[in-house]
Amino acid sequence: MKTTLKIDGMSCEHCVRHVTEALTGIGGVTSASVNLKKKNAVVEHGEGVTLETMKAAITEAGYEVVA
Ligand SMILES: [Cu+2]
Repeated sequence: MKTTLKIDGMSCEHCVRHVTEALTGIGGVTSASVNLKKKNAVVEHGEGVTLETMKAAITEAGYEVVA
């Protein structure tokens, strides 16, 4: 499955890495492509990974999912 998340609060490559690590740290996520300019993340994941789980991981990392 592929989910695109809009993320607020990223300002540099460090943030991109932080968000990428938060997402790929979730069991069932196979890849996360985070784009600083577009302020989004395209996440490839299994069916067991919910939107809530991904939102929680990003929030915990210090960023905000806006859509
Ligand atoms: Cu940063």
